[in-house]
Amino acid sequence: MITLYYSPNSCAMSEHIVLEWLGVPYEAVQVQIGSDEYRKIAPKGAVPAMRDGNGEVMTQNDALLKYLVKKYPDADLGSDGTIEGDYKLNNALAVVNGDLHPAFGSVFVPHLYTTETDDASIAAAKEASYARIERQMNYLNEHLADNKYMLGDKRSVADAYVFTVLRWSFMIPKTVMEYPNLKKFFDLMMEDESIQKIVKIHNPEK
Ligand SMILES: N[C@@H](CCC(=O)N[C@@H](CS)C(=O)NCC(=O)O)C(=O)O
Repeated sequence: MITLYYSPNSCAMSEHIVLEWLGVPYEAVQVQIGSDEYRKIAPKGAVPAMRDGNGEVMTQNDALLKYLVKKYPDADLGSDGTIEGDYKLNNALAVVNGDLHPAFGSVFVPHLYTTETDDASIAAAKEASYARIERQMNYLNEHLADNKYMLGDKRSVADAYVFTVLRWSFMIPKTVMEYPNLKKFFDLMMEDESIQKIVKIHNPEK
């Protein structure tokens, strides 16, 4: 059985959604990012981490999502098997993992993006991320103008990851709802019962 180590509303929501889509037995263990206890499992202290049975602890969103695609081929959550399809999946995951996700870094931990320690400098570091995020959101908004999902007509693990990161935009002034194609994608994903279930698990108080 697969064990997922996650923190609520973090990027690990992506694997959580995919495991739910797969409908396979899994265990989701909530951890404290960076805690000594969690570092015994995942030395970097970051989520997500995943273990398949008694195998080694695996990390990195891109690698974990591709692992799930390959382990459960019947679910068809990856490439269509062509070289072009492989490119599309790799490209989509790279866009989220390498561009969109890191753009939110200074929203969550602005103090790591400045050498200053006063409140104004930390607020400025956070605000500096807004333009960077907007560039990435604009790119995705264009991409989704002609594509229902990240890979076109086909749902994939990349959609779970994009959805997860788009939710973070509610923490900044310009949210996903202000980009028409992203809104359409987001609303479509929110209709999904598995996603509703996982969002609830991550936000039990709402
Ligand atoms: N490159 C990593 C990044 C993971 C990541 O940034 N996770 C965040 C939560 S969304 C985290 O745990 N940050 C704490 C840290 O990196 O120390 C991946 O794709 O898995």
